[in-house]
Amino acid sequence: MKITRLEPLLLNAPVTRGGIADSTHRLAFWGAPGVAIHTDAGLVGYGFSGTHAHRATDVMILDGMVKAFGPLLLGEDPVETLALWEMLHKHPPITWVGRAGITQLALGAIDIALWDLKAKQAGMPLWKLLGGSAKKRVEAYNTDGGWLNWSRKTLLADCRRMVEKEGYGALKIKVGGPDPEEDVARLAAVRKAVGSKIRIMTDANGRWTLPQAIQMVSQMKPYNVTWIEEPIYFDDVLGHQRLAASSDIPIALGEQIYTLHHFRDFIHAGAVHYVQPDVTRLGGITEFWQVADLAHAFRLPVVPHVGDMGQVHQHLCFAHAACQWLEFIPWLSEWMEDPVRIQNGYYVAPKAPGAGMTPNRKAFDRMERLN
Ligand code: 0YR
Ligand code: MG
Repeated sequence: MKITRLEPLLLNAPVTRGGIADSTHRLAFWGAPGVAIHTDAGLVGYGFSGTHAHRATDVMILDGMVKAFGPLLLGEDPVETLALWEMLHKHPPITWVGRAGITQLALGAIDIALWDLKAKQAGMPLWKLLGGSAKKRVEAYNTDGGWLNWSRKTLLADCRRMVEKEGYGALKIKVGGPDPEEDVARLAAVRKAVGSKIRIMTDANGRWTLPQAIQMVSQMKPYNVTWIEEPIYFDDVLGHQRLAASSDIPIALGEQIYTLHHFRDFIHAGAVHYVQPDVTRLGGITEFWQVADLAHAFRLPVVPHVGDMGQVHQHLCFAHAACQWLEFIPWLSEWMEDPVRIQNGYYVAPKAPGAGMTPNRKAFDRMERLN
């Protein structure tokens, strides 16, 4: 099989109730800039990144994929995923300006599309190709009820519905709002509404200073929080290390970490407990696997951040030993050929061959082509 063409694709998916907010971001659409990789075998591989639908940035990602990486891939066999990843990752003029951020997002989408082709050619869902099993239990925790712009009433109604009607055993709420007392009051109200058995994760999206985080952690402690996510600035290894040393609440992070080596620094420093790589924001499946192996060697759980809305991560979780839990946000479900399925709070292993990001007819009608 040989790669004949890369086609950039841009999908914008509306988020829940017209717009969501966390402490740092506000968005109405989830951006999915991605690529279709065409082959002489007639198979097409699909991979998408995940963004806040900022058009100028999405166009840069797409440009990177097609103009910078594209020519390197033409004529290559997409099944040679590891070798191709090394070749793209090490390409000197790109490495010189990249290694994190937009070039990594572009590489991530391409790598997903290559693995998609490999799994499609093998006639297997990716989890099976990777050696996983559908018998494994992958628990979903739901993030889509805890947004900071929901009123307290909506927040509580959503959390109750997720637990009582939909069977989730774990959910995440956003903190880091302008009023710390309100953060704690919302957390207390959610704990009261869902009872003591449900796991509650919290996410400050990088908002606090170290002293603020130390104070907030002690105030959140009585409500039995599973983790505090991105308590302080995304890149601050030392700050998280100090917080981890003083805090009773485990720390989760990783959605803004772009490389294996940066994960190594956080993990080696003891600055993270729940490791949250994102296949769309690292250099794809290939680098995700490296990070998951690294975390596993430290016996740290890997709980991916779903920039792909779980479409690819579910496969990785059914396969990798460090993964037991996976975030759930539904914003791409409507647009995928084979959307993620949750039953009683657990992911159901997908059956279709591929890596899980093949768009459906409706998505093709909506998508913008930027050729
Ligand atoms: C929206 N999950 C997250 C979204 C969410 C972010 O800004 O990107 O809140 O992905 O932090 O853990
Ligand atoms: Mg987060």
